[in-house]
Amino acid sequence: VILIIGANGQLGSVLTKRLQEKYGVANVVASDITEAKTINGLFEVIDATDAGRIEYVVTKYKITQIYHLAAILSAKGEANPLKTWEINMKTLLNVLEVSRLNNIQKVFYPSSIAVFGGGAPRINTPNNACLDPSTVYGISKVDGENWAQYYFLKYGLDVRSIRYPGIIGYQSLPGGGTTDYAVDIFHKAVLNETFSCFLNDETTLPMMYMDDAIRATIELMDAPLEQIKIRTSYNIAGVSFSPKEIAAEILKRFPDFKIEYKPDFREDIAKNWPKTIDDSNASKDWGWKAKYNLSDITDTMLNALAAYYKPAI
Ligand code: VAH
Repeated sequence: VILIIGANGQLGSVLTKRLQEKYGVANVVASDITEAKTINGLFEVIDATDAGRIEYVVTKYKITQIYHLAAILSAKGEANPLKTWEINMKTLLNVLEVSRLNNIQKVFYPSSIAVFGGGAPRINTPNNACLDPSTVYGISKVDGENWAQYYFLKYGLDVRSIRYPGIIGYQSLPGGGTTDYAVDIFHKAVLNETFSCFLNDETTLPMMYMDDAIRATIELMDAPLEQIKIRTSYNIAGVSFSPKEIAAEILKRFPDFKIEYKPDFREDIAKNWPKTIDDSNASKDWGWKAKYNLSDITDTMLNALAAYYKPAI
């Protein structure tokens, strides 16, 4: 039975549905700090800063795998650095400790391209680049990766991790990230509203379509143990683009689309992140390969959101 912590989130809500399809609704327990938003199935309220609450649910459902998807993201995290550190680290350490003590077979820990900072090459950033993040979120993810590796080396806990790029999907809204513009832009295009972009037009970031990100997660967790050679976290790449490039793709389909650029503090975060990612380790070790390019993402997002908003337009 699988427990998902953070199931109301941008990734957690879509991953929950995918895991329910794969393992059956009765074998997936979704959880978050508040009641279920869009989840249909087993749900428990868990504040993951409370280890006892996690352990109660693990025992109640005889959980065998935990996907820990709760964290305060890069942009929102800067509003209250020490709170972000406490929440991101305490929840992870609780998950690792509860997993160790309750013989959990596999743990998934999401990391991020936010672990990279000014000290890493920005083009084809390698898996083993210097990690000197400029956000508290990034710091918490670097340390989370090291704690994950520690629990594998010291206790043999099978913790696996992916450094997600910015994730773009129509099924859920992002919350508090620096890459969130790449989701909002499609909503504004479909609603025929001018899009105000909080990054510069040339700021290229690594991104990935939701279906690719979900498939990467499942493929990593399904890979035979001996194929997992990296126990901090794997780089994965989807497609890199700038706001100008995604706007151009939208304009091909929506000629009246309007965008304005009003960079804010999130531009300062983004300029320290990689432009493109080298994911050769993930390809070599467990066969990772992205499927969606920017044109596919644009078509899929605009079609899905047009259908979603149709009554309102
Ligand atoms: C964020 N969407 O922007 C998240 C993610 C790579 C970006 O970590 O903080």
